[in-house]
Amino acid sequence: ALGQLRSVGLIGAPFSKGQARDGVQLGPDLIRTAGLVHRLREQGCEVKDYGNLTFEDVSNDEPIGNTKSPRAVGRANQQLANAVQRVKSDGHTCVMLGGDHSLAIGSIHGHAACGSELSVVWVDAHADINTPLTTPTGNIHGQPMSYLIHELHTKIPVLPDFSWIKPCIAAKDIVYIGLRDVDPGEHYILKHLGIKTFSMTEVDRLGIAKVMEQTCDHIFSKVKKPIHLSYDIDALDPSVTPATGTPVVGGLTYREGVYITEHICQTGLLSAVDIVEVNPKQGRTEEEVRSTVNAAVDLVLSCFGRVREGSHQNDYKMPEP
Ligand code: B3U
Ligand code: MN
Ligand code: MN
Repeated sequence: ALGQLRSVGLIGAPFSKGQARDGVQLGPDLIRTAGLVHRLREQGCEVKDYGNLTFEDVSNDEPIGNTKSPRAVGRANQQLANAVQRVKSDGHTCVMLGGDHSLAIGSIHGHAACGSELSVVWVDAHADINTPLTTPTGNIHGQPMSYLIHELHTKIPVLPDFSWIKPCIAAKDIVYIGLRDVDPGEHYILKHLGIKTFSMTEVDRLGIAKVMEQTCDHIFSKVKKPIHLSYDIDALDPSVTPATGTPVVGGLTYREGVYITEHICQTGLLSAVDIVEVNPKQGRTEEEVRSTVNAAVDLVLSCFGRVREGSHQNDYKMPEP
C-alpha cells in the first residue's frame, strides 16, 4: 500500500561550523537537486519547502576551552530551532537537511518546544554525546546530544550563545543505532545513563529487523511519544556513502539503512527527521557523491511511505487491451 498522505515541511540548513571540513554546507541544495521534493510528491506527500536558512558570519568566535566556533554554532541552532518550531506548528512532519550534526541541537530543541516529550532515534557511526569537557576534537558536531539530555545538565559549562538551550530529552527516550566509533567519555556517559544502544555488534548479532523491533519496544515502553529521527549519513558504510566528513569502516548496508527508515515510518509516530553530514567535497569522484546523495534521498523517501515491494494508488486502473 502507499504510505498515508503526509505533509512534509522541508528546511535546509547549510551550516558547517560544527566541524572543520568545508563542503557539508552544500548538502541541502545537493539533496534537493537530486529531486527530493518532486519524488516525495510523486509518492503522495504534500511538501512545503521552507527554503534554506541563512547564517551570518560570526567574527571573533574564539574557542572556549577546546570547543570551536561556539557562537556560530549557538546562533545557527537558535535560528534552526525557531524554524523547526514553525514547521511543526504549521502541522508538518519536519525534514531538516544539513549541514553538520551540530544542527541536531536546534532541530531537536525546536521540535521539543512544541510541547510533547519526544523519543530520539539517533542513527550514526558516532554517539555525538561528548560534552565540551570530554571532547577530544573540540568539534560541536561530536557533542549535540550532551546539551539536550536532562541528566547531563550539570556537566555542561557555560558557552556563549548557548544560554537559550534547555535540556529537553530524557536518557531513557534515546536509542542509538550503528555505533562503531565512540570515545571513552562518550562510552562512560552512555553506560552511566543507561542509554539504549545498538552498536554495529548488535546489528551483526540480532540483525536489523530485531534491532528495530527492540528499538520500538524500548521507546514505546510507556506512552507513545513523537519520534525525532536524527540520521547521520556516516551511519551507512563508506562503500555506500563515502562523501562525508568522518567515514568509519564497517557500517550499515544500504538495505539495513533503509530498513530503519521503513520501520520508523510504519510506527506512524515520525514527527521530525534530520539528514546530516552529506559532504560532496569529501567524495573523490562524481560517483561517490552521487551514491551518497542518492542514499540520503532514498532514506527520506522511505521515511514517508516508500516501500521496496512497490505500491499503487487506490484508484489504480488496470489498462485493458
Ligand atoms: N567523537 C569524535 C569524532 C566524531 C563525532 N562525530 C563525528 N566525528 N562525525 C568527536 O569529534 O567528538
Ligand atoms: Mn553525527
Ligand atoms: Mn557520525
